Amino acid sequence: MEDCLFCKIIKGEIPSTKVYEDDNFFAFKDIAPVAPVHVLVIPKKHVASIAALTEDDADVAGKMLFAIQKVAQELGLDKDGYRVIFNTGEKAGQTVHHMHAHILGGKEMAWPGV
Ligand code: DGP
Repeated sequence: MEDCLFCKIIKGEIPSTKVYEDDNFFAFKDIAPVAPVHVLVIPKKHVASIAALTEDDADVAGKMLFAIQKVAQELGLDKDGYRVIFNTGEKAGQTVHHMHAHILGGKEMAWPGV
């Protein structure tokens, strides 16, 4: 997608601090962290959000959880735990319309936090 911010980050047209990349996914530090560790995991395939997923995206959707698991492990978060958030749609606060998982960690977190 030509004018998608996260597609541009994947292509390196906009700089980011990369923490992980494989054939299907890219992970980088959030520009406005809300926790000591705040990383975004995005599929290289442009999908606007969970709400926009179709059956054609089944493979990428399934693999995304494993990419999140791997990134969290590599960041050393699996011992103490971490939170994964997919803001989906306007009222949920989604501002970038390329599906992304926020991985938050490195602090004690309250629940519910809405
Ligand atoms: P959301 O509100 O769920 O759509 O999250 C979008 C996140 O993307 C938000 O936490 C800030 C982050 N973000 C926006 N623009 C950039 C950017 O140019 N670089 C990086 N690293 N993060 C960005």
